[in-house]
Amino acid sequence: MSRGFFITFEGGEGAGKSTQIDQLARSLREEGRDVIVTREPGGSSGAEAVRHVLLSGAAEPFGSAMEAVLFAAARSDHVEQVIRPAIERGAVVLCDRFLDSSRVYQGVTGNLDDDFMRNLERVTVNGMVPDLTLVLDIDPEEGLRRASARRGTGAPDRFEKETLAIHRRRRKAFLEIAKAEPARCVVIDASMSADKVTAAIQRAVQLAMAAASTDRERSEA
Ligand code: Z5A
Repeated sequence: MSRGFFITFEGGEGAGKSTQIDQLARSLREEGRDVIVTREPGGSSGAEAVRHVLLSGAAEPFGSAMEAVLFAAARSDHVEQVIRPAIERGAVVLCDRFLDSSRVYQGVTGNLDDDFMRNLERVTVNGMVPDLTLVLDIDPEEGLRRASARRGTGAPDRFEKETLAIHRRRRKAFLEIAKAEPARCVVIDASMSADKVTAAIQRAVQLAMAAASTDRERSEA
């Protein structure tokens, strides 16, 4: 593959994103592909420094617009230091959350203005739009139950501890994005067993990669 392939995983807490990224990375590496696994907020040294500030709730008093700016600053560093160089050398990049999380968490449930969010996204992403976004869809009650079982006695983070009604608005918002951008997004039923979710993801990835190489061959012909 000359240019790489950029896949993002989105959805609510406990949907199984990390579990499925590990599975997909393993199977793509078995095919001999160069695979980069990364996450947001974080993924580069600059962005990881901002992650704790965001997830601890230390930035919450600044308000949702300033939190959005911090997520954007972290994303810009991550895109330019990690994602773009990997894609340019032909790697497959698997990223746990990306631009849709900002649209949903800051834009929709942070009640931020659409123009503000669009402008911030344009500057931050700087053309690095995912080739494929897998939206892992799950009832928030089940997702939060899984997240809390995994966390054990640890405290929930700034976003996890919000009300069920807010988590439901987020689920709806992810599904609306997927409906509005069907060429980029595939919704996966994340309530199935982990093995079934893995199989559904592998099908979606194979289809999207095959379509991308056909498009590339056509444009080069
Ligand atoms: N955020 C934001 O507001 N704006 C932004 O722009 C960005 C992020 C980028 C990052 O949290 C927070 O930042 C996030 C949004 C906000 N909100 N929160 N909270 P994070 O990185 O700490 O966590 P997360 O992204 O929400 O993921 P998660 O809660 O860690 O869950 P997950 O990765 O989707 O799930 P998992 O760890 O793979 O699975 C959870 C548990 O369920 C685990 O014990 C698994 O073994 C189990 N599991 C997984 N799959 C299954 C199935 N199929 N059946 C049963 N059990 C399963």
